[in-house]
Amino acid sequence: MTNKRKNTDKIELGKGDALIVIDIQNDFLSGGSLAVPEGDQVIPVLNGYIDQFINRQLPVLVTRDWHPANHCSFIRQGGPWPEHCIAGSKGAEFAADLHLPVSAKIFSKATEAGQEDYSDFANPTFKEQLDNVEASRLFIGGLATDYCVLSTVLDALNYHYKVLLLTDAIRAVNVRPQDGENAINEMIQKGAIPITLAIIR
Ligand code: VGL
Ligand code: ZN
Repeated sequence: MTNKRKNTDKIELGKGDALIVIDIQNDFLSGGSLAVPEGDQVIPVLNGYIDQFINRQLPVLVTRDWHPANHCSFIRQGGPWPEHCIAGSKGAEFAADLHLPVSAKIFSKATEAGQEDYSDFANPTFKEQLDNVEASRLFIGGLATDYCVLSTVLDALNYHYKVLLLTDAIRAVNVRPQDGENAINEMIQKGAIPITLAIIR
């Protein structure tokens, strides 16, 4: 392989592989209160990954941002973000066109008013489930590249999972224009392998 960002080697899915689908919720999509630019574009691609995993009866873990109405990340409480993903609200629901498998396990994060969490590993049941299914390779995609995806990938690498970053199924908030690109570079530099749906088989 000459260019790490253009990985064309095929990847055969099998035991030990798990798919992590991060925060495909209405508030992060077009019309949402914290809409990620081009966020909707990841949905059909993630549906393709989900199909591949479900066809092989491999685990799919779906995560959601799930804040109380007075969460510390909200501008009203002195945080950086508009109100978003308030537990039980329409904005916190998964996108209607995401092919949420019936077998998918759902993990909530940042559920306490006083604490922000971007990493899925902040919820201990997430790691427990990875242990239960004996996952060793994590295929990670969703929203947003520069926050929850970045944090989750870095934690996964620290736990010594092999991490495959789904570069066709992530998008960035880009508070600063280069945030998404910088996040991708950091994840790859720390050991994540960038892949696209076309090389899965
Ligand atoms: C996220 C900003 C605020 C994320 C969550 O899921 O990446 N970003 N809350
Ligand atoms: Zn949030």
